[in-house]
Amino acid sequence: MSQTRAGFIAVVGRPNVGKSTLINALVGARVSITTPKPQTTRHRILGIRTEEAVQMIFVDTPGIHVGGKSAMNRMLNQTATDSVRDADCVLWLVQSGRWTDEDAEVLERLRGLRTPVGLIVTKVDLVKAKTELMPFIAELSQRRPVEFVVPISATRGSNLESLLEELRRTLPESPFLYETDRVTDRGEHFRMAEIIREKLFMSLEQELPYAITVEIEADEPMDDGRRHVSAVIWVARDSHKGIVIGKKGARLKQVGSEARRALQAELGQGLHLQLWCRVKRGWADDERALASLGYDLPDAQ
Ligand SMILES: Nc1nc2c(ncn2[C@@H]2O[C@H](COP(=O)(O)OP(=O)(O)OP(=O)(O)O)[C@@H](O)[C@H]2O)c(=O)[nH]1
Ligand SMILES: [Mg+2]
Repeated sequence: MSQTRAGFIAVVGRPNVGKSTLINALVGARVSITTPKPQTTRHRILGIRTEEAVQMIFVDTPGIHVGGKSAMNRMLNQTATDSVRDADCVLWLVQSGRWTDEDAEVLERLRGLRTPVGLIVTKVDLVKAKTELMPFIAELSQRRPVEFVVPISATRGSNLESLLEELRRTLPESPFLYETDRVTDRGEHFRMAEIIREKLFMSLEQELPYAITVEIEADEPMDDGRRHVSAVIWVARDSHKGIVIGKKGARLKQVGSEARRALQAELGQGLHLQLWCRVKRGWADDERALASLGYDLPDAQ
């Protein structure tokens, strides 16, 4: 039997550049939530693609960002940096035609890294004049030597095969590291909580989403074959609770029904979903509270 290849591919880039969308497209399943808002992903999440002879383990990471001094913000940047250190290959994502201070911060964190880095230029579908892409790519390749460059559109699925071809070449010979039918390392309750957070994130304005997290509190079979799921939305302040609940409970109701539909589609099972909003003061800046809510805290800051 010929030798198989397998390895970890860290996907890094500033918030909103398209990391999670790309991983979902490559894995062929929604392993990580995506929204139009920056700082959607908050955990290291694995998305696994197993082919006949290659297993690609994509590591989704929180977007590396500038500013924000809370424990939560430090944790997000540290999680992304740790994932790079442990990877066999790094995909460095930059959005077509857009270079920001946060991209410079990402580049800074890749400095001195010996792991092969591939530059992925995302969202090419948004660029009208494709001729502008070449000089942009040339400029980026000068900022850092890279193993390969692939411009893609994850939402349209363009050029993903070229990227996969590069990865097949780059990953080391190794036995498979996960069972062939696994698509993620995360359990069902984590994925359910994330889907609820995605719907909340979409519904809330501006700053508020960052001070919110979701926890599945109960999950029981019902007599009619459905599941009864109860989830807590944790907020950091009393004033946030009113916003999440909305006028006469309108927002919670709307988020609840959107989340229920998405969860039913994901689980292939009927669901009775109950959402609660509770206050845990200052949780986003309290490392112990973060840990108790399932955030992986880095050892060193
Ligand atoms: N037009 C277009 N939009 C895209 C593409 N890829 C991602 N997006 C959109 O960009 C937004 C952010 O995508 P995400 O995948 O959540 O970005 P991310 O890098 O994971 O963001 P964080 O988790 O916040 O760091 C979403 O609205 C996506 O639909 C693409 O190829 N083309
Ligand atoms: Mg993400």
